[in-house]
Amino acid sequence: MSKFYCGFVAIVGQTNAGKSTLINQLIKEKVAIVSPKPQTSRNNTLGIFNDENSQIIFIDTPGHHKISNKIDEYMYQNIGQASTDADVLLFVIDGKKPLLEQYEVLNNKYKKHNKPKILVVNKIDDTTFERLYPQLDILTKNSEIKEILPLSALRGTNCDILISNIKEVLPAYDYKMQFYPTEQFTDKSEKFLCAEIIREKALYLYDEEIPHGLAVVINSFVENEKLTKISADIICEKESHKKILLGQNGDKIKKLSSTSRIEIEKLLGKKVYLEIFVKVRDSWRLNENLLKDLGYQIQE
Ligand SMILES: Nc1nc2c(ncn2[C@@H]2O[C@H](COP(=O)(O)OP(=O)(O)OP(=O)(O)O)[C@@H](O)[C@H]2O)c(=O)[nH]1
Ligand SMILES: [Mg+2]
Repeated sequence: MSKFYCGFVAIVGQTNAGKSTLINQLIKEKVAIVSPKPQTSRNNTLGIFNDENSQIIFIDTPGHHKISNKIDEYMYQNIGQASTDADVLLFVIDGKKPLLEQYEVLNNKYKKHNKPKILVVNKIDDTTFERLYPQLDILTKNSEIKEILPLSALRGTNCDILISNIKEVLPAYDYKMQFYPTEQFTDKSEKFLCAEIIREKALYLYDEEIPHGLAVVINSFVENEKLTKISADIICEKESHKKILLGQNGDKIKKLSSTSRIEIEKLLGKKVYLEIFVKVRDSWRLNENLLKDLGYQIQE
């Protein structure tokens, strides 16, 4: 038998670089939510890719950003865990921003990890060759990285080359080695994905700092043959935020509920009845106990 490639690839980079878009594109399933706002992803999420000679387990991680509260600490713990566990580090940088600076931040951070590193320059669909080429030239001359791949996570451009490049550095076996069954594409439950969909829609629907202070908890998830009934709480940090979340005559929360329901129905493949309640937990992002209740447990 020819070789079989199997291992873990941590996708790391600045917030908003397109890591979650990339994992969704690579495994052709939506496992991670995406938004134009920074700090969208909070947890590590697995996206499991399978083909005839590999199982590649991608770990989407929260983006690098400034630490200002307990949830940021939680997010950094997730990044640390993923980069330690992984066989390969996949650096994702934004092709619309200066490349070398972004690479240097990541290179300094992950210097201690003596494992293969691949660098992806994302969003090439939204820049020009004239802008990108001189930057790529500087990057190639100044980086220690062997593999630099310009790519568009949104369009899927060069994603097949990325898979081939990863296989070249993954552990290789003489037999079929899998950590997960072929039909499994993520480690997250449907319930978790539903909560994330609601958080994603809120990131689009609300402005300013409100979306970053939100958490979503699914209180009940009851499935029968034709319908799934879901009851969720959306947790915010202040009474004034609750008013904004509800909107006039509850119009905003209705909109949140209907846009979330449409996507959840796609995920579950059946009709959904969704109710969302708004609750206030004062400054929950600063409180470790509340964080734990909301599913963000900081390890000792
Ligand atoms: N034009 C273009 N936009 C992209 C591409 N990849 C991602 N984006 C956009 O960039 C924004 C951020 O994408 P995400 O996938 O959420 O970025 P992230 O790195 O996961 O961000 P965090 O979770 O905050 O760390 C979204 O608006 C995406 O649509 C791409 O290849 N081309
Ligand atoms: Mg993300």
